[in-house]
Amino acid sequence: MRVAIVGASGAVGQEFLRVLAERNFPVDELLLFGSPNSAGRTYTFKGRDYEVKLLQENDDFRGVDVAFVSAGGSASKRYAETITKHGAVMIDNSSAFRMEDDVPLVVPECNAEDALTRPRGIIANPNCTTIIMVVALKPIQALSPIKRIRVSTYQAASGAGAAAMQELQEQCRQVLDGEEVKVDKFPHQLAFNMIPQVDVFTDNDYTKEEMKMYYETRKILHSDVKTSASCVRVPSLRSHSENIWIETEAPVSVEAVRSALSAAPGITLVDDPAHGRYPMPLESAGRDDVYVGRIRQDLADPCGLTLWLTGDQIRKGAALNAVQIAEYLIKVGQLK
Ligand code: 11C
Repeated sequence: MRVAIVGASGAVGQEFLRVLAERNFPVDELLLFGSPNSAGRTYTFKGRDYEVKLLQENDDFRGVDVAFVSAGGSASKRYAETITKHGAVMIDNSSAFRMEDDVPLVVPECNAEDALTRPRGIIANPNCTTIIMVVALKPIQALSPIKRIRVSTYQAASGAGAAAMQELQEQCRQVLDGEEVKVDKFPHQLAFNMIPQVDVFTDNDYTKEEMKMYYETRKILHSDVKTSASCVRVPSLRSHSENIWIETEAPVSVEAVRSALSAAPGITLVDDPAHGRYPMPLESAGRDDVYVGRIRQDLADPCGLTLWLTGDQIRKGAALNAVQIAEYLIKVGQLK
């Protein structure tokens, strides 16, 4: 298989290399693409060095079977035609096409079959906070339809990219050394702080990140569920956390939820309050699964449940989910 990674030098691009190697994805030929800043760099994949080529409008994607794209929304829009015109499947990590009717938005644990119909050759990978939430909610939805979701997120620096992770580390050092704190990638200092803003504000005073959770959840779960999200950037390095309140049509017991989640793909249940065991971002960082715990009845709503989860934003929230989509296409014979 001829595989391309677009945005190879970014945090997600680098994770693609690790995930493809770990899962022994059938790569016969690998092509790496990037911006003028990263073109010319080399990265090792399975013991061989590959040079990053400049992404440009030409015929470089001829013969490519699948392209994993994570270079930002404007690059995705600009190069979608270049990437797909010779038949490559473009699995796009940006928000550029997610809500387009002719582009499926896929989390394999929830709606893998949606990937089979892709008139433009593009499959969109959802926002990381949406992905880790729907993986946990899908098995509950099978117990009783979910009517309402309220969620507060605790998002790691990794969501803002590799340079932002570095900035958080630098800021911590600057604070501890009594130096002036430099702020560039976040709207305010993140070290020893929390910022109740992820992405820019929209007209209704919710942020774009919060509205992505609203719209993407409906498209993935094939449901008219309403999600009210409050997204907060916290000073953890990688792996997002979320506290979720749901209201189901009929009451669902905590035991039924625990048992459904234990049997569900992509989930590790860590829910043992008596022994102080629950998911934490430090534990899920670098791991594939979404970790779920603190499952309990909502004291304010007989049809309500509360749960807490953590999930690695760069892995399941981005690179891993995209690779799993490609693996599904291989399994059903749509990628050779
Ligand atoms: C963050 N969730 O944590 C964002 C990053 O729509 O793919 C991913 C943005 C997106 O900042």
